[in-house]
Amino acid sequence: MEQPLILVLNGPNLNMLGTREPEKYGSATLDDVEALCAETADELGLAIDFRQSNHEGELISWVQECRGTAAGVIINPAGYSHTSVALMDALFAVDLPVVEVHITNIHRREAFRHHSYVSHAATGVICGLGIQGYALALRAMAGIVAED
Ligand code: CA2
Repeated sequence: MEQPLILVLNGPNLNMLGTREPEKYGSATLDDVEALCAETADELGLAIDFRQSNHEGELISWVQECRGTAAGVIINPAGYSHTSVALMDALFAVDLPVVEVHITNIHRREAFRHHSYVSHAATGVICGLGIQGYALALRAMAGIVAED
């Protein structure tokens, strides 16, 4: 049987992970996050399509295009979490389970990070657990897609 495909999206500036502000975001790079996701997905019998973009429209297009091919979306929308009604609308429209991940605990940070538009369209949200949040999101997603 074919493995369910999970789209794992990363928003702006996450390509700099591990190269700047390690005290905030840790020392793992985005390649390390991809390797963690690939290993976890393998263990769970899921396939992943792991992507990063600094462009809101590109993230939105990827969400739109995954309809019919993906079983779920895991997304760290980064700065767009707090600004993008358009990304939220795309996630609502695709009508798939969505797990939102943040490396940091956005509720312990500046007030403008406390609200995420994307959370309105998310099945669940994981924040503050570092890059392990991605692995936890995949575990949650495995349970969700098995129920569908
Ligand atoms: O905690 C998270 O995962 C965030 O989504 C990260 C975003 C931030 O805007 C959100 O409020 C919370 C920032 C991503 C920027 O990533 C960098 C990584 C290393 C160096 C500089 C930026």
